[in-house]
Amino acid sequence: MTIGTLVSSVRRRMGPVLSRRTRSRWAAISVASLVNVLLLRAVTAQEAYAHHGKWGMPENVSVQGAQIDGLFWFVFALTGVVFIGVELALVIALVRYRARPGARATYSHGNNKLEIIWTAVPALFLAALVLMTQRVWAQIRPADQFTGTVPSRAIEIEIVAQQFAWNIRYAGADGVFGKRNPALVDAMNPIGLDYDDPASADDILTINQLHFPVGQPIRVRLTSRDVIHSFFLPEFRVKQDALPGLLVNVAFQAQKAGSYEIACAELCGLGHYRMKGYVTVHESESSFQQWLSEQAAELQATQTDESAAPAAPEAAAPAADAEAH
Ligand SMILES: [Cu+2]
Repeated sequence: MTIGTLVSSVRRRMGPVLSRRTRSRWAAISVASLVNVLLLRAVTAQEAYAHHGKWGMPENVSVQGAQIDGLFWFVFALTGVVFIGVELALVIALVRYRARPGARATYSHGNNKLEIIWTAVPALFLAALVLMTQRVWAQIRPADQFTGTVPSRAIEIEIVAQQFAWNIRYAGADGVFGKRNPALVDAMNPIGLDYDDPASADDILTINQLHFPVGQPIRVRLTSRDVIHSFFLPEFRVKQDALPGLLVNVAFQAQKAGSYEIACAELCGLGHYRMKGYVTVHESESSFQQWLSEQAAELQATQTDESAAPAAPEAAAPAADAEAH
């Protein structure tokens, strides 16, 4: 029997099941979607490579990041094994039980034993993952996540997200954040700082510029003034939604000085793509303190200007849609 007669005999036998045209059309659609998915993955991987100079995740620079990465790779390996097993089973079932002349379908009304097994096994795996995650979570999340009390050794920074910028505030020399009042929010006062509160006077406000020293616990008081944003520090493995009306504490510690980025990881409007901030991790506490005092000096200079010619506190609270450079 030549190949030609074999092919035509197979075709003859498959013929009544699905027309050749329908079959090749389905095959083309399947191959196209597979290529599409692979291409998308390749583009994403290439983007990551272009951005970080390495494949996969960017370098981890936080003390907590290693635990997150450990969890990530464990879940990735576990789901990877399950994925390959499920796809193999699918392909085997497709080939083995494909429509053939003379093949008859068998009908099943369910199998309780099987259903209990394939519900219980994944449930056990998920429960184990929850316990593992919970352990890491408890270590890296401050116990006072919502209450706002802060251990004295953590450097506290307030971040008020807005469309489309990060308002970053330091408490200044007095170590106390001045009151905020949403009713005072306007283009000149992006976080609604209450200038009648004496604690407000020395508060240092930046847009999209987050500074802190290496090797010190950092506590960010995170909130939003408009919609939900997500505070994302990829290199620190920190990602937390910023929610209007709720102050959430985010704790982390840098183990490497350098420049990094803040991204908004929650689609928050038309300008979402440019809601980008900059992180500077100072190599020493003194270099950080020096930056802080430079900011304080700048603030004082603008305040002196204002008392000479009274005006709105522009420099302390720059225009809402200003972009950082
Ligand atoms: Cu945003």
